[in-house]
Order: sequence, then structure tokens, then C-alpha cells
Amino acid sequence: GKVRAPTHIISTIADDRGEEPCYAGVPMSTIVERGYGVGDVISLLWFKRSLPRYCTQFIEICVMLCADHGPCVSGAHNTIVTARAGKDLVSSLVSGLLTIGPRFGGAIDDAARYFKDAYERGLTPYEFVEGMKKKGIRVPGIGHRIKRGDNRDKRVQLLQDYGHSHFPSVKYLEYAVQVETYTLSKANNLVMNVDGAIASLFLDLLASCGMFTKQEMDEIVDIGYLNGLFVLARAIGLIGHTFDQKRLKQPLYRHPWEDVLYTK
Ligand code: Q5B
Repeated sequence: GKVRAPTHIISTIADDRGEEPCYAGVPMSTIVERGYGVGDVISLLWFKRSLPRYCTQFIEICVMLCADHGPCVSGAHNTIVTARAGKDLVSSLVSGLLTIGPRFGGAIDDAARYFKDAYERGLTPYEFVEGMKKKGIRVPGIGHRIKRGDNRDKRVQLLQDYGHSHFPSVKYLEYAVQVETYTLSKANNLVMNVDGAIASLFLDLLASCGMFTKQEMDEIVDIGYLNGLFVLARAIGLIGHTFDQKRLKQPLYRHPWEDVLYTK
């Protein structure tokens, strides 16, 4: 009889065997005919379901807002130096992507984990922030090198406005704002940053859109899907920086001696 050989790979998100590829069971022709956007494709390939338009639009806004933040940030700097060393597109791109982590752009997952845990345990912002300080952990999603209480990040404002006008509930965002109010009372640079805004609003999306069980939400936060938004978005800018340097025929970068403190 027919005996199925054991497979070496299990895959549940995409199928390329038929006439056209399917993302989470949705054929490519449907994706094109219905005018789906990149937010819909992310919702199919990452979350394995079609999310309501206000959710996919939120995903697209995150991608657009995080696509680039100028040449001076860690990722763009690495990409520019690599492109100027004559390396190819992929090398320039990954050298920038590799800087994404707990300090730069990759604080979204930890912000979601800590905000969710603190909210569920009913911690006041004071208890949460001071508890983190005792553990020697910086609050992820809080703090910025150039943004201040009197020079807020417009991207954070745009995300908050979208959540307030489209989401059924913004309880996690409201908690994060209370945390920010407390951290700002300690230091003017401790604003909610773009990672913190995406983290708290994504918790609200997961909790209130009616498409995820509590167990699914916990798994998404545990696995850590949300840094993927920044990685995906910033790749757009890093590719742009690579082309920019090549177009400008920029020479090999060498950091000036005057800007180094040589000491023993
Ligand atoms: N302090 C972001 O630090 C930064 C504190 C804190 C408690 C905090 C820092 C941090 C958490 C990680 C995070 C995402 C490293 C940032 C991004 C994308 C970007 C980037 C761009 C883009 C900045 C001064 C004093 C010290 C610290 C205390 C600082 N942060 N305390 N919780 N979170 N945040 N990252 O300015 O007593 O003097 O020792 O790690 O959310 O990456 O545009 O650049 O789109 O590309 O270097 O927006 O906040 O501050 O290190 O001089 O600290 O504040 O303990 O206190 P800074 P420092 P003390 S968004």
C-alpha cells in the first residue's frame, strides 16, 4: 500500500505546489484582485490569518514610519560604511541589520513583554520602573538619543493617534503613557520611543481585534514577532542608503583621528 515517508520539514504558511502560490491558503490571484497590501501579506505569512483592514493598515503604518531615520543611526551608519568599502547590496544591508537589537530598534519584543507583564500584575508605573531599576534593566521602549520631553517623536504621536481613532481598546498604550509620564518626571530623555509605541499598540491590537485567543497572544509575545516589524521596515531604508552611496560614488570611509581619544 501507500506508505508516506516521514518529512524533514513541516511548513504551514505558504504553498507553492499548485498553479499559483498561496499565502496561508489565500491564492496570489485573490491577493492581487482584492488589492491586498503588504500589511495583508504580513498578516497571512506571520499571523496565518486575514486581519481586519484597520489592523493591516496599522502594520503598514509601522513599516512606513520605521523605514528610515536618517544616516546617523547605528544601522544606516554601518550600511553606509560597508557600501563605501565596496561591498555588495546584501553585505551592506545585513551589516546595518545586524545592529538592530536591545538598544536600537530591537526593543519592541521586550517592551511588549515587560509592559504586558506589568499591566497584568497591576503594577503602578512607579512600582514597574523602580522594580526594573533595582534589577538593573533599562525599560525597553523608553528613552531616545535625540528625542526629549520638549522635542517629542512625531512618529510616536502618529501611532498613538491611529490607535485612539481605530482600535476598540488602547489599555496597554494608556499604561505605557503612564509609564512615560513617570519616567519623564525622572529625566527629560526618557520619552516613549517608537519601539515602545509599536509594542504597546500591538498588544492592544492582539487583545482587542477579536482575532486572537489569549493563548495565541501570549505565544506571539513569547516567541517575539514584533522586532520583525522594525527589521522589515528598516531594510527599506538600508537598501536606499546602499544605493545612495553607490550613486554618489563615495570613497572608502576612514574615521578621522581627531575624533578618537587615543589613550592608555
Ligand atoms: N536611562 C535608547 O540612551 C537608549 C533608560 C534609562 C531607564 C531606560 C536608552 C535605552 C531602552 C531601549 C530602547 C529603542 C539607548 C530606542 C530606536 C530607533 C530609532 C533610533 C534613533 C530609529 C538611549 C542616560 C541616563 C542613565 C540611564 C537612563 C536611559 N534609558 N533608565 N530606562 N529605558 N532605552 N531602544 O540617550 O542615572 O545617568 O545612569 O536603552 O527602547 O532605537 O533615531 O536614534 O528610528 O532609528 O544613550 O528611533 O534610552 O542615554 O545611556 O546616556 O543614559 O538615562 O540609565 O541614567 P542614551 P544614556 P544614569 S528607539
